Amino acid sequence: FLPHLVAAMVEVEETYIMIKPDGVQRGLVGEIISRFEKKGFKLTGLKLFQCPKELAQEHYKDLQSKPFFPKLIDYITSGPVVCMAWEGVGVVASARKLIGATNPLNAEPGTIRGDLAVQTGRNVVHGSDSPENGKREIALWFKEEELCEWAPVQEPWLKE
Ligand code: IDP
Ligand code: MG
Repeated sequence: FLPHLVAAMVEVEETYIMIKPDGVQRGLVGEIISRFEKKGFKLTGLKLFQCPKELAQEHYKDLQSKPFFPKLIDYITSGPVVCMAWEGVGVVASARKLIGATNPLNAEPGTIRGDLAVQTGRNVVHGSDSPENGKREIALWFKEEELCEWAPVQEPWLKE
């Protein structure tokens, strides 16, 4: 491998984005997917899924000591979620910016939570907080065969 190719490869990240049950119930699936699509990231996995309690607990295991943990698990398992894997240079931090602050009242207008939600406990979408967690969460929510490696035709128009 040439060094510049290696450098370009390591910048590509993956993030796990999930539309929570309130986003699905409120008919926001298209709107939310659209924001990541229009930005120019690459979708590599997508499914509607009724999450079992054990998976929700594993996904949010870092928060298990929090007082709101039981309600969080009830919320995430209260109906189907939309699971997505997105790929791109800097996708983890950029997706967090598109999503906005955890408390939708503090989220900037123009962000998903800033535009579409009012409460932390109903904040419509999840996004991984680090490249490591992106990998961990995608492996947790998707089987290998559910993920697609593909080359979008728009790529030369997004990257010089
Ligand atoms: P994040 O989703 O912005 O990364 P985290 O702190 O990782 O925020 O919390 C995960 C999720 O737990 C939040 O998106 C929200 O649904 C829920 N949550 C966090 N803090 C509270 C709270 O104080 N009350 C109720 N739910 C909370
Ligand atoms: Mg988080």
